[in-house]
Amino acid sequence: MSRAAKAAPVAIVMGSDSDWPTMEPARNACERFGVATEVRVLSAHRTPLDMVRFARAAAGRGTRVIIAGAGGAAHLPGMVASLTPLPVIGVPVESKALKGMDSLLSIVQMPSGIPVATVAIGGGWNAGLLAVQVLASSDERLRRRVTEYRRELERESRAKHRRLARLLASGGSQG
Ligand code: RP5
Repeated sequence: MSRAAKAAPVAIVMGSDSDWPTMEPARNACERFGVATEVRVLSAHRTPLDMVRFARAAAGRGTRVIIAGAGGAAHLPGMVASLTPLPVIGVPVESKALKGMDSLLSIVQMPSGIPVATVAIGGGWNAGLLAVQVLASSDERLRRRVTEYRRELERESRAKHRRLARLLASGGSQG
């Protein structure tokens, strides 16, 4: 990217391409609201200098929110957060050995002064939504779209209630 080119408002970074199935929903959530993203593999352990360069430059390039996912000894979100004033949303990726508890605790237990907004293990979709909501806090049009999305969730949830109530009234079972 040239020096003058402006970055997408949301950067989605992850420790490995094996994290993509967890992180893709974050991009999908942003796309649903028409928010552009930049996606890249960036490892706190395998490419630490690339991580430093990216995080230091992000705000100046026009990035507004960073979503960072990693698994195991998941240092990427915290390290990126330590290098930028931008809000960082951490996504614990489910690991084989410890089912993502290692990732979760590595990401969530940040020292005072350097926050990472940590979502659930495998919470890529919510990470994307949260990034959209951060942008929506200063964007009236985006805020209206988030409000409409919440109404859709309400409608879906009430429809679920009606379906279950009908099933129970007919003496049926879902199992
Ligand atoms: C972490 O190690 C990555 O975030 C990934 O979750 C995990 C395994 O990486 P690969 O060995 O699949 O490249 O740094």
